[in-house]
Amino acid sequence: MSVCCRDEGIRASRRAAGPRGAEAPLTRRALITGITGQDGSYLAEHLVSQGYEVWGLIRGQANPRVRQLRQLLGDVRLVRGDLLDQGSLISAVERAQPDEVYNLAAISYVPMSWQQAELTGEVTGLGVLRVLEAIRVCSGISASRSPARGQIRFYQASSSEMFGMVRESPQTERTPFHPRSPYGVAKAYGHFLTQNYRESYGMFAVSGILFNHESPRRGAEFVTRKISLGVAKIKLGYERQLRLGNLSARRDWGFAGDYVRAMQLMLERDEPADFVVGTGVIHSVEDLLERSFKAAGLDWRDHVVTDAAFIRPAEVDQLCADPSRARDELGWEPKTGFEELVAMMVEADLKLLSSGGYAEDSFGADA
Ligand code: NDP
Ligand code: GDR
Repeated sequence: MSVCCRDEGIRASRRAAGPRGAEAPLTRRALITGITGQDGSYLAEHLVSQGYEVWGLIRGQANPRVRQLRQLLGDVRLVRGDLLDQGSLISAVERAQPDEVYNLAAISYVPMSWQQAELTGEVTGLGVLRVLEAIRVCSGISASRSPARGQIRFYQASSSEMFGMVRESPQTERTPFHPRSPYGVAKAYGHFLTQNYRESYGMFAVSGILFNHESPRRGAEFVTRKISLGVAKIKLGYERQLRLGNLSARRDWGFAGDYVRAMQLMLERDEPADFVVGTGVIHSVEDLLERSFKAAGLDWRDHVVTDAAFIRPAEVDQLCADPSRARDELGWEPKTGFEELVAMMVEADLKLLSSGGYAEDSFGADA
């Protein structure tokens, strides 16, 4: 492809001395894919608060999340594109002229990855290749032409699901992968590809291996939000039962608002490197039920029914982060504990449902 869309003249005029030395821009520009998702909205808020100009990639003709996103973040600029469409990503990078690209877009719901395995591979796996290629092409980087100073920095949303059937616990940046779903396999592809572009082309490309992080903006299909919404519906008398799958699974659950800070810190470093981000504390789904129902004065045993429909073809039994490297080298630590997170989510859903404001495609009550 012969496209070279990087306008170094425009970029140079935006630059002045800053945290990255003489090459740092006055106002940094970030392009976020997946901006309509949970993490995209928190990351956009965080970057705006840091003085960034934020651009978000949106797809589809009439995405209902776009209106809510505009209400939440009036300052964000939107550009159309799809991880399935290479040309649209090149155009988006050309238009936004970003200093940083955060690739958060994915099919992220693990059970869906068995139902639509090929699409998951295309979006969650090959989508990473297309974003990296858009950056490479727009920056004029090739095997014989290294990135210029002030190159575009790239963040990939890798996942603890890559560890799958864990080889050791807790998991570090060096723990081998054994993914247990087409989603986990696609994320492992994106992870290795990000490393490969760093090593092949000298690009500043890094992955954050993030463990489960939740919030009132979490999609209703994920277990934490399914439970907080279920608790609110039962408490308010709309429903009596909540149907769930494997209650013994254990996860390292943190707050999404804390985790997006780590993403930005990874792109601040002098040298690119990958980091595990989690709390290092695990709880079972049963613990989550106990605490969530208790937060509304209910007993989960009176309402929860296990349903084989929610059991996965292959389960990840337990995931636990060792976030030492993120703490030592990024100075990152989570601020919100498990109990506080659960209380925040239950309270937000009680408020949302009480006000009649709940819709499947909406952000949660804190948005
Ligand atoms: P969400 O499912 O909330 O958001 C996914 C985003 O991807 C949405 O904005 C969606 O846009 C977008 N998207 C999906 N398909 C495409 C496509 N073909 N082209 C462009 N955009 C697309 O995920 P989260 O915010 O929770 O997670 C963000 C990222 O981090 C994901 O990559 C996820 O796999 C990863 N991750 C998440 C963790 C977590 O615990 N939340 C942990 C570890 C990794 P639309 O509105 O158009 O559907
Ligand atoms: P996960 O999150 O698969 O870890 O992926 P999810 O909340 O879907 O499941 C966590 C655990 O809960 C068990 N579970 C149920 N899960 C759902 N969704 N619904 C149920 O009814 C239910 N009952 C029990 C699951 O079996 C599982 O063990 C999330 C996503 O955000 C990924 O994109 C991300 O990469 C990983 O976290 C880290």
